[in-house]
Amino acid sequence: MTDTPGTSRATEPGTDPQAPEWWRSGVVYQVWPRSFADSDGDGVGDLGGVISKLDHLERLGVDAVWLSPVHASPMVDNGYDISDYQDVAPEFGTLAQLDELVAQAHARGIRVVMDLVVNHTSDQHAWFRESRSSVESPYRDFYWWRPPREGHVGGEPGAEPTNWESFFSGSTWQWDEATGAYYLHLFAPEQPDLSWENPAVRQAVHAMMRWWLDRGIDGFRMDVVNLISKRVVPGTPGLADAPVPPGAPPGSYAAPGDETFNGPRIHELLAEMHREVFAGRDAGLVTVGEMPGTTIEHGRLYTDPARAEVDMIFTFEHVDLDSGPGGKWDLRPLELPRLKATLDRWQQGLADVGWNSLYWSNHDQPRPVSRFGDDSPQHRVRSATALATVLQLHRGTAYVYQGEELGMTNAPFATIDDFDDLESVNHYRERVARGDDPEQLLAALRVKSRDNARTPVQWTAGRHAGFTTGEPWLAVNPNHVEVNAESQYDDPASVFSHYRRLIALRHDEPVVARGDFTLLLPEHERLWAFTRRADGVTLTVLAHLSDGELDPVAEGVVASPGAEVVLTNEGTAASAYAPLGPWAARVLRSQD
Ligand code: TEU
Repeated sequence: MTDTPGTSRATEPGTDPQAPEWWRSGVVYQVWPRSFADSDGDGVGDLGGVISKLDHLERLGVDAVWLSPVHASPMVDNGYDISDYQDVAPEFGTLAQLDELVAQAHARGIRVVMDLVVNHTSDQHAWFRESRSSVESPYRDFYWWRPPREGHVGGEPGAEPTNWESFFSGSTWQWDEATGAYYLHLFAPEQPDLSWENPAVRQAVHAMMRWWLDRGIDGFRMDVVNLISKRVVPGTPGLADAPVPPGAPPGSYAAPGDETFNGPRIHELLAEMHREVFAGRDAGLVTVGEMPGTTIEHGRLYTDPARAEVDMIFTFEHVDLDSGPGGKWDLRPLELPRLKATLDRWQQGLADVGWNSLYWSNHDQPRPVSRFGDDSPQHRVRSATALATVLQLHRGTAYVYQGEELGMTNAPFATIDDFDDLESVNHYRERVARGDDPEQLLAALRVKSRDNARTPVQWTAGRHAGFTTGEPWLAVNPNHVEVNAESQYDDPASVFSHYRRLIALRHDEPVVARGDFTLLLPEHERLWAFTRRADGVTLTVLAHLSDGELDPVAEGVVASPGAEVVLTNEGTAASAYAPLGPWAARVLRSQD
C-alpha cells in the first residue's frame, strides 16, 4: 500500500506526556487473533498475521490496537482462559513476536492494548493446579473453595454452595473430589474465579500488569472486571443465593446479579490497582473495563478521573435491547427509539464526569450490519456506513471490531455442527436435553451466536478469503467473494473508505471529542439525528436508518443556514438538508 494514513495522530506513543489524552478523539481497533490473519498456514490466526496486516490498520487510521488474549491457554474459551499470563500461546507465536508487533505498531504511531483476564484463570494455570492439590496449599485461597450446602453430599444435585447459574450454562460450582470441595467459576468449569479478597492475588496480578507495561504495551482492556468483587455475606459459606425468577421450578439455577456484579469492594479494588500499577507512569496509557450489568451511576464512579479507577468502561445496555427477559437467546425486535435513548442516556450521564466507550460489536456480539442494519446486497454498504457514522460521532472513544470496517456480516450457519463457541454449543445441548425445539434454538444461535463475529477476516475474494493457506479453524463466510478488503481499498464508495474518512473526521474536528450532545426527534422511528456543539462549531448528524426516502426538514429537523456537508455515505454530496435516500448518513458542519 502506498498512500498515507487517513490523518495524523494526536500524539505518538510515549512522546508528549502533557498532550491531551489521545483516546478522546481516538479509535481503537480490536484484533481477535484467532481469526485475523494466519501467517503459517495452520488455519489459526497468529501474531505474524497481525504484523503482516499493520498496513491495513495504518491505512484505516486507527490510534491503537486492542489485542484479545494471545497468552498461553488451553483455549477452552478461545484464550479467555489463561494458563500463563507471561507467555504467548504457541499457536499464536512467541513473546519475541509480540515484542516485534509492539515495536512495529509503535513505529507507525499505533498503540497496543492487551487484554487482561483476571476475574478467572484457566484451570491449567499453575496457581489453580496448586490450589486444588491440597487444602494446605499456599495457593488454596487464590480461588473460591466452598463446602457443599448444609445437609447435602458434595457432587449430588442441589449440593452446590449457591444456586448461581454460569454464563455458559449449568451451575457456577464445580465439585472437586481431590480435596472434597466446590470451586467457583462464573464462566466455564475450566475458568475458576480468582479470589480478589486475597491480597496475595492482588499483588500477583499487579506485578504481572507492571511486567507487561515495562515491556512497552500501552494499556489494558479488562475482561469482566466488575465481577471481581463478590458480595461476601458474613458467616459461612459467605455467598448468598440469587433470587429465582417467579415460576421457575424448585432447584433451578439463577443468574447472579448484585451477588457478583459491581460488588461491595469493586471501586476500592480498581483504585488500588490504579495506584499499584499505573500511578506515575506515562499518561498515554489507557484502561477500559468491560462491565456488563453496570448502571450510569456506577459508570460515573468507575470513570471519574478524580477517582483514578479506569479511563472508560464497556457497558451493555445497548446490546441487550434485542433480548427479552429470558436473556440473550430470547430474541426481541430492536426498536430504534430505544437504541437512541440508551446511547443518549449514557451521553448525558457521563457528560460532566467520566467518559464513554462507543462500540457496536466485538468478539462476543453478532455483526452490526446484520443486527442493526440491513445486510442484503442492496443495503449492506450504506447501512454499515450509516451505523458507523452515528456511533463514532457520539462523544467517547470509538472501537472498531475486525471486519466491521469491511461491512462483514453474520455467517450462514446451517446446523449445530457449524458452531464452535462453548456458549452456543452448551446452551443448545442443555435446552435440547430439556425438550426445547432444536430448530428454534438454532434460529436464535444464528442471530446471536458469538461465532458470527469469529469467522475469519475477509481479506481477498480468493481461497479462504486470503485468511490462511491451510484449512481455516472456522469456515470463512462465502460472501467473501463480494465482501473483502482488497476490493475496498481503492473504492471511495466502500465501507473501508468511509471508515477511513470518518476516523479522520474524529481526529481533525475537535468538537467530536469535546462537544456537547443533543438528540433530535428522539421518538422518530427511522431517523437518528443529533447535534454536537463546542466553541461555536456545530456538527449535525442525520442518518436515515431504513429503506425508502426521508425528508429531514419535513420530519422536523431545523435547517441551520450555511451548514456544509463534511461527510456522507451518499456518493456525490447532496445538499445539506436534501431528502435522505435509503440508509443515507450525512454530517453537516456550521459555525456561529
Ligand atoms: O465477556 C463477558 C460477558 O459478559 C459476555 O459478553 C459473555 O461472555 C457472553 O457473551 C454472554 O452472552 C468476556 C469476554 O469478552 C468473553 O469472550 C469471555 O468468554 C468472557 O468474558 C469470559 O472471560
